[in-house]
Amino acid sequence: MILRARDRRLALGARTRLMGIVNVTPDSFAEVGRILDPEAAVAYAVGLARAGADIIDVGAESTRPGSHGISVEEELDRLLPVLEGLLKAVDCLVSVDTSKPEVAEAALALGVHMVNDVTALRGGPALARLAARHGAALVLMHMQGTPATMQLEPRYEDLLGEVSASLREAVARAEAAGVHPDAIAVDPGIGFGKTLAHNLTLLKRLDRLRGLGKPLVVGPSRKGFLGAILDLPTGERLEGTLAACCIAAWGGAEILRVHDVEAARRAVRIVDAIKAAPDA
Ligand code: HH2
Repeated sequence: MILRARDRRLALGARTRLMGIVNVTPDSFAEVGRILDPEAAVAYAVGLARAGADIIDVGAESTRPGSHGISVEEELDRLLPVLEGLLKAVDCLVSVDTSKPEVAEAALALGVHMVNDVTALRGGPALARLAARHGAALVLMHMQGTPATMQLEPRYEDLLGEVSASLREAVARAEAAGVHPDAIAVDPGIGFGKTLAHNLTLLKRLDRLRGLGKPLVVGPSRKGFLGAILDLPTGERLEGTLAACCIAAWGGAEILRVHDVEAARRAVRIVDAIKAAPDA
């Protein structure tokens, strides 16, 4: 499997790929990777690339539970200087974490390789048309509700069936808008309208999303479900994150979205080695 992103092709499978998180926000849920100053954010992202990130995902709007979003202008003010600096400074793929077509358009004009949409095109086909026009990759993530309300009472009759059907529909919409089938990845959206039991089931049964035929992105990094189990704050969820990453990689995730790239790289190298080892 490959992921097409403009003129780049990311080979998937043999090596679990890592998407390093940079949040140019004052209010993202985790302190790690949260940097408002553009120069400091670029320097931090360069460090993630050196540590082995295959993709750097830059976001300027927190989607933590209870958040209400920011304006297009504010998102652009935060993002553009960082993207501009980053595209010159690193060789890995650069992704923009946004659901706003205006923001994606400006980021794509600068040359970003990928758009990471946590609403899976809920806002209509504009974002997909932009990705298609630039040949960029598109990540479609499942979310029940909106960040403002999603954790109030998440409910599913059939969690795996509903997440899978919703992603399948989003993929069809992206392809209808012209996005190349090899440029689309899907993500079950850990923590986005999910209870602890939902998150654990998704991680345990990732195989149920394989039928979508698209690369799987999974983002468990430092999230609340780890805190619920460990009773520890975001700053102390590294080991929990690595355990969840290893389970996800073992279960078939091709790309892991993480704050801690160096530690995740070491952990998933072991998973990749076990997967590749012939029976002795
Ligand atoms: N999680 C977050 C943001 N974007 N994108 C994908 N594809 N998958 C995820 O699981 C995902 C995502 C939330 O994490 P973070 O960016 O660290 O926090 P915040 O939204 O508070 O900035």
